[in-house]
Amino acid sequence: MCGVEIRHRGSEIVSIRGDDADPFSRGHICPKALALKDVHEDQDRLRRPVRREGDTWREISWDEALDETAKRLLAIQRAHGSEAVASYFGNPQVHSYSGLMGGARLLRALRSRNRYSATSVDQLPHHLVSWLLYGHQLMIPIPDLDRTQFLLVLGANPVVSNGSLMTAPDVAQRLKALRARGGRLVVVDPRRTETAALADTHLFVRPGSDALLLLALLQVIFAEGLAAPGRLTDSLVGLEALRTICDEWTPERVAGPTGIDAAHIRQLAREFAASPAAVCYGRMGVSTQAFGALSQWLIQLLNIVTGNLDREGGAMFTSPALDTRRSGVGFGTPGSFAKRKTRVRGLPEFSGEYPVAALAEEILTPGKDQIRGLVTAAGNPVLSTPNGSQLSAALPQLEFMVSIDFYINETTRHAHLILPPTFALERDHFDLVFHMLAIRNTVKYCEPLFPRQADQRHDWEICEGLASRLESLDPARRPPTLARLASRWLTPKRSIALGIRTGERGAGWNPLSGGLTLGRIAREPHGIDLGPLQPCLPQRLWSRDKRIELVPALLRDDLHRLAATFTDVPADTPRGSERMSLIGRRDLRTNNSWLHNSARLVKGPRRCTLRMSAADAAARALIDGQSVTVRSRTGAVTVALEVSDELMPGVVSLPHGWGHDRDGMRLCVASAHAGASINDLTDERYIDALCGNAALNGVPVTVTNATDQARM
Ligand SMILES: Nc1nc2c(c(=O)[nH]1)N[C@H]1C(S)=C(S)[C@@H](COP(=O)(O)OP(=O)(O)OC[C@H]3O[C@@H](n4cnc5c(=O)[nH]c(N)nc54)[C@H](O)[C@@H]3O)O[C@H]1N2
Ligand SMILES: Nc1nc2c(c(=O)[nH]1)N[C@H]1C(S)=C(S)[C@@H](COP(=O)(O)OP(=O)(O)OC[C@H]3O[C@@H](n4cnc5c(=O)[nH]c(N)nc54)[C@H](O)[C@@H]3O)O[C@H]1N2
Ligand SMILES: [Mo]
Repeated sequence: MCGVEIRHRGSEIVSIRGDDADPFSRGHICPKALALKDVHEDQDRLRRPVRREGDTWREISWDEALDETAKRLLAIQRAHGSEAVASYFGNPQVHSYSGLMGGARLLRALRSRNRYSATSVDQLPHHLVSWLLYGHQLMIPIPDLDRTQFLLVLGANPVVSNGSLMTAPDVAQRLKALRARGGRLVVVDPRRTETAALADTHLFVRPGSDALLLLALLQVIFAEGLAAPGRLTDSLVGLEALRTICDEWTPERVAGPTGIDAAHIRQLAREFAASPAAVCYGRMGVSTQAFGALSQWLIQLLNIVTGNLDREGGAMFTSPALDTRRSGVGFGTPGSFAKRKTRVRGLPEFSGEYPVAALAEEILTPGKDQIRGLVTAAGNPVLSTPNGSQLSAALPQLEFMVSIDFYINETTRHAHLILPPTFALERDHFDLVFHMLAIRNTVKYCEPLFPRQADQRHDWEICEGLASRLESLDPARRPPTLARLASRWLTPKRSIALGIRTGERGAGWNPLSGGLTLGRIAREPHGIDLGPLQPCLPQRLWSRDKRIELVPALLRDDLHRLAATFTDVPADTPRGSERMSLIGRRDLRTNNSWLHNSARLVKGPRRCTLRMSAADAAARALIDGQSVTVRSRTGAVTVALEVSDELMPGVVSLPHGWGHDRDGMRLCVASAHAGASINDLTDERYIDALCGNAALNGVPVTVTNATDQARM
């Protein structure tokens, strides 16, 4: 989403810098943008399909690779039913509009409901809550960062991450501007993060206890008569029921389990309610935990009850040039939940996908509909999903696996065939997803910077190649001729052109209208500013009666689980108790698991360290820099200890995306800076029991001296 200016001499990249004229990013870029050069030129990056033959990989032609893939997938489905082939789509797919459309096309042709993606190690609770409250999984309110006067951040580190469900370049600058205009920033996080360092107040919170804090904030607001939903009052259903629910959750009751003083909670509630424009924002730390859905729900309620939903400076909805929620190129349905359950553990689907925490057991457990074939695209679930080592052990049991990816990494090394797509600089760009999640409405399109080589394929072409082969091999899958011709004509690029033209900001079919077309957008290479977010409720609600049901039964009932979990927690967990709570960490020079083959991003002091407070280290007689073994139910890893006053006592932090020391990969730089995978410690059974999202934070672990372990 950041404007990038790349100077090149022919095919050689000379420099990469931020585009000062970009109305959204205003010259800002982060180190990941510089790594574009490294990935583009990476000798390890695949350009042609490869087939695994023993310990080696042999290049084969596209026709051979696509024919073989389609044939083998179909053979499995014919023998064992269509559910026997599963798919996993990873994060980079949402950063490629054509890849996303190709993926949707491939899923239609695969005809399997055994679908998984990175959504269930990430933002699934946001979708579920948006669907329940606002009627559409993509109606995700975005903090109006540049106009707010009070930002309350729970479990997010946007100074490092640039947000995501608050896409915002140069967050540090925007947070400084917030404070310069007299606004306040409060961060609630078990770690004093880079974002917390810029805050007026940082509160340590025990991992997984945010829902209690949020309930107590609401309790104070109701009890002190501070609730003021304002303009939306008539659109709300269940305000009284909500007040009753919150009644019992006093700050005193939650102080012990959250680790936050009752007095602090009261003060925070009063200040939040008193602000003319406040917004509460919660991200990964409160989505990927045991009460992710409850937390995301309560965050919405806090914003609604204080009148900050759909208000300038509060939580607002975007209106992008191409609104996938409204246009015909939309993805998925508004939402669905628990229409089906996974075969082995009975975890619920959301919007046609199962939680990925169930993937390994669905491969390993015999029976009807056992997964025997797998398609992965743009994902590295061995490093990114809970109990990755179990998945790594399960993948070799598949009859056939194919990966659409340009690296031979921890996951794709298990594939029989790898189909490599073009990389970012060889394809065109239009951000279909993140304009919808950004703090300002802007739009931009750019053509590929470099021509691809003749035998390279885009993600969507690979998917189209597979889909059309599946359809021609199996007449039952063949769409009617007219539909087939239409879908052939409607390439991804034509689809977005159509979506923009017919969107609310579009030119329509009137050549004289001043509205947007893809052509007009393309003529402004720096991007076009479409202005700040605008109020749009209740008209934009997806619910039929244009009202917001504040207390959906599904979420209300989950409060019992919350109460049961925290009833027995002693007011002050003794320090030095053996068990610690493990959380994650992102840093500026990573992008999940796949940018560690860039030398410039991995150089410097090692970053895959376990951070722990001095008090906890002393209690275990551990010292800074030594090797420690971290152990959980699922496994153990050995890493260097970094003693740090950033961490709340009782909590340790390890970044994700590392652990590149496996056989059979082709990632020279990454393998030399391997680190260990936190997801060998996270637990496929430790999930948000309501929706099945992985609880990657708050995992119980023990930490011991690694040499003691070795001697034992
Ligand atoms: N413990 C812990 N685990 C986590 C997280 C955490 O905070 N803690 N974060 C979670 C989150 S938020 C996410 S989104 C997931 C990410 O999890 P995944 O999406 O499973 O993994 P990535 O590391 O993003 O790997 C992306 C893969 O896509 C490939 N790739 C890159 N660009 C393209 C492309 O254009 N086309 C194709 N076909 N392939 C491409 C890369 O080579 C790489 O193999 O990880 C999750 N896992
Ligand atoms: N540089 C860089 N940028 C990225 C990425 C990357 O890998 N590297 N990944 C991208 C992706 S895919 C995503 S989804 C976004 C994620 O964006 P963010 O969510 O902003 O990023 P995280 O660093 O995962 O922030 C989660 C925070 O939650 C805290 N936390 C952990 N457990 C709890 C808890 O129980 N309660 C509370 N209150 N806090 C808790 C952690 O300490 C951490 O500070 O970032 C995106 N941007
Ligand atoms: Mo993510």
